Amino acid sequence: MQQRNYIYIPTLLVLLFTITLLGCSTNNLNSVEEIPLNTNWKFKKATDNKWLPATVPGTVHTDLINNKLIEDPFYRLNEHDLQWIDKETWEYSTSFTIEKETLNHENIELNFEGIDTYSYVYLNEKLILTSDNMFRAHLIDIKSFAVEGENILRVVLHSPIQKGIEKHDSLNYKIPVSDNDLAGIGKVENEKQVSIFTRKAGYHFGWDWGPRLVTSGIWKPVTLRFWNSHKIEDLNTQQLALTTETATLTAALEVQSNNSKLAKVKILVNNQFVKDTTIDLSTGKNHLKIPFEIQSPQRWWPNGMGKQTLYSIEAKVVVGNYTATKKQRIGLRTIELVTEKDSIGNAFYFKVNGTPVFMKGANYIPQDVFLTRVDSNKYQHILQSAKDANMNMLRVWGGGIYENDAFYDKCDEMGLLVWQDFMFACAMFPGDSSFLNNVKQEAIDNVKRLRNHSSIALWCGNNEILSAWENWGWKNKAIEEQSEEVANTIWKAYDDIFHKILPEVVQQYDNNRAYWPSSPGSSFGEKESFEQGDAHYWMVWWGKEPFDNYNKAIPRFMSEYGFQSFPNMPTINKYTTTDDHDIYSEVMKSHQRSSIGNGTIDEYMKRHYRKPKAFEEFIYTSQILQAYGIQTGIEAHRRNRNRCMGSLYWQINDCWPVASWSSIDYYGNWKALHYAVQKSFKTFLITHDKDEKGLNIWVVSDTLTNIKAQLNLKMIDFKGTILTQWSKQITLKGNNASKYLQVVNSELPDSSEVKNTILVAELLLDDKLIADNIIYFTPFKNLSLPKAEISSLIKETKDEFIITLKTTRFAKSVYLSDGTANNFSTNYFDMLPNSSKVVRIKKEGNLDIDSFKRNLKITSLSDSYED
Ligand code: BMA
Repeated sequence: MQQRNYIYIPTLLVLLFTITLLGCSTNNLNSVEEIPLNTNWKFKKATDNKWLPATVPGTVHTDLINNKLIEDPFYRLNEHDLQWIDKETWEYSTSFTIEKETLNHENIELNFEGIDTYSYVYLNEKLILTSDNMFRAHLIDIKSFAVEGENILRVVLHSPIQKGIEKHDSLNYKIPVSDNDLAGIGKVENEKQVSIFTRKAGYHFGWDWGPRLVTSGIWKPVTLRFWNSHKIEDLNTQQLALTTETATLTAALEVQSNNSKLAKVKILVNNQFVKDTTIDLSTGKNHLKIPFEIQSPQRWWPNGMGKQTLYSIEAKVVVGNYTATKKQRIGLRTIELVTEKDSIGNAFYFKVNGTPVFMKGANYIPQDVFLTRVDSNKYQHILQSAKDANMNMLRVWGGGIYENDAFYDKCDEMGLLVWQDFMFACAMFPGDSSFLNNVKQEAIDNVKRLRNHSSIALWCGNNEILSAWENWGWKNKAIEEQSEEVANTIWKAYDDIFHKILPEVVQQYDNNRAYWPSSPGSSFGEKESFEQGDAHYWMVWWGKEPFDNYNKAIPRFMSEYGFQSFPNMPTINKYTTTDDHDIYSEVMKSHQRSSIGNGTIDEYMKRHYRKPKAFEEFIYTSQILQAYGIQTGIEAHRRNRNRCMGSLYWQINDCWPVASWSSIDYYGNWKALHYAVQKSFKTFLITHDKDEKGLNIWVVSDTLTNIKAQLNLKMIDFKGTILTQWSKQITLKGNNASKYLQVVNSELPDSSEVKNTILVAELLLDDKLIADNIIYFTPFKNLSLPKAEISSLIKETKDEFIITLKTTRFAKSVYLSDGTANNFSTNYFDMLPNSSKVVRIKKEGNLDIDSFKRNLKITSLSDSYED
């Protein structure tokens, strides 16, 4: 027999009543009780008779996997055989019992936090909701539909593809959509791209790093809510002023009341009462504003700049015996997007707590195509990896989802600022009033849900739509192939959504934060430019330009740039057989969604590296190639911080196992890039550029104060012979990038020396190494690298294996692999001649030291190619 949902409210009430009798409190009954409806669910294809067990929250695809009705969609080419699922209608159902006492509550509601996407919801066979937007929440009054005893809830999910086709066919003009909507793989009739008609995560329809798996499902929790008297629907803590002495705040409350009455409103900060006031509630919705203060406020700082102090704010509204409560956490900080005119054009940077902050980070996509598989461990892993890589910002990109609360909670805790796109990417959209109203409600729901998170830095309208219209030729094509009038209609929808509806919602519901209409963009409706606004630079990769061009293409804020690599071998082994181990095999090509993908990696690899011995070495080299490219970009952006105040590479993570621009693969493995980013985003960075006189050594410091440090340089060969050296005491300027030393042309190696000479730069603070870098004078493929001879000593503690590596010769891109899913503390690093390095890794399960030693492989670049 299946488990049932029972409602235990009477027992709870008795317990609370007993507590009262014991004299703990006089206002003791919670006005609101909630019961999750997460058990007893079943599902079926609408046309089938047999119900099967289902999971809610969940998706159709994961339920089919769990019932062993389909194979793993990520394995080999399985994705292509599963395209029938999105053309069907699916039904979900559960039953739950409501006792008489519970039914007597004045109000009974059903709360759907998210349904993906076209739903018809029936309670006891009465239609209580129709929905068409996965990003919206639905609170339904079911007082008149709920019955004593068993209640049956049934959710019918219509095919997003069939609905999309209906909408597509009923429109008398064509809306431009990018090739990311993989209608071909989706086997949609006439390859119609229907994603834009449905308010559903864009990447479900495919992307240039994602599979085409258009699922449906009740993807967020469903709860039953019972309440008497009144409830707090929303609490928004607004910061009016912040000084070192005082934070002046307002708790803005939305209170729903069943009748007019006097209420006591209490505000608690970190569980201490700070305000107690009496207010008249009227029947219906009440908007209350309760001013309060926090003395000697501790500020919230981005990662790397200070602590992330969070205050718990609690509001209680008490009427008679009933208390309604709402709690949240906030950080106290100011944030501004500065776009004022300057000598270059218009600035584009963030000031946090009055200080300009260089944003170090990446673009974030949903961590799975099946969203309900992203649990708190996965959020923890990616966000901790961002923090550990010294990032202070992630961009939640517009083709995914407004992330779950857990994501932003962790960003608040870790000091990761969030550039939050609204969910629109790489397509124009319909402009009819029902679509626009849907967008408006979606924006209100999500701005209200997320505005209390101190991590959110900016609301951005969309990803690359303005660029597509203006620069990719969409506007002209619409005029040529359709008409000027059609082009105007398409643009009007854009203008309505991104220049009216969204900024108005932000202004009304989150007046403290900036709104930026499109990334990349200059300002309202203006094209991307390097003199103002943010930029996406894709001439490296898509334009096949050399990595070196990152040194020349310096915008005001780089919100996207990237280069691809393959995931690690253990990940590839999960979706391939050994027969597939060729980058041009069907399976490897299918797990690569960029139209120029594997060939482009190959092409750039030939520019920089020797031909790898075999497949495995090719995979490794692809990663160090990607790391080298993006490191070039990060260093260029940070060095040019007088002009450019942010570097967000594309992309930190994956949503399935694939070759992509990510620095962490689907299973959480750090690629070479992530280790490189960790180093390049450190508070202190040594970097260089060249001019006609020679080579300039720069140091970037993100610390706010000036410090005294020592800069050491030495030119060495691969055996460690010192050819020349320099040493200089410097006053390192805070929050700044400056040149501190120059190596003139005559001191640089000549053409016969470049293949075995490197320049090692080190920055020391009180004799402690705080930054280092190696400068090469020729492409890596020309280096005469010695065959590395690295010795290793392995020890263990309770939780870790500790590996001490030693080398007498120079070893480039040293790579440790042990076949487990854990990441080494550092990897893909260069080792100087006669140096040692300590690397740690968490033990997996109860792996013993001998097995670990057996599995551990240590290689380096010189092992990866034939001589
Ligand atoms: C940018 C992103 C994505 C895309 C990536 C790589 O344009 O906004 O749309 O996946 O580049 O092409």
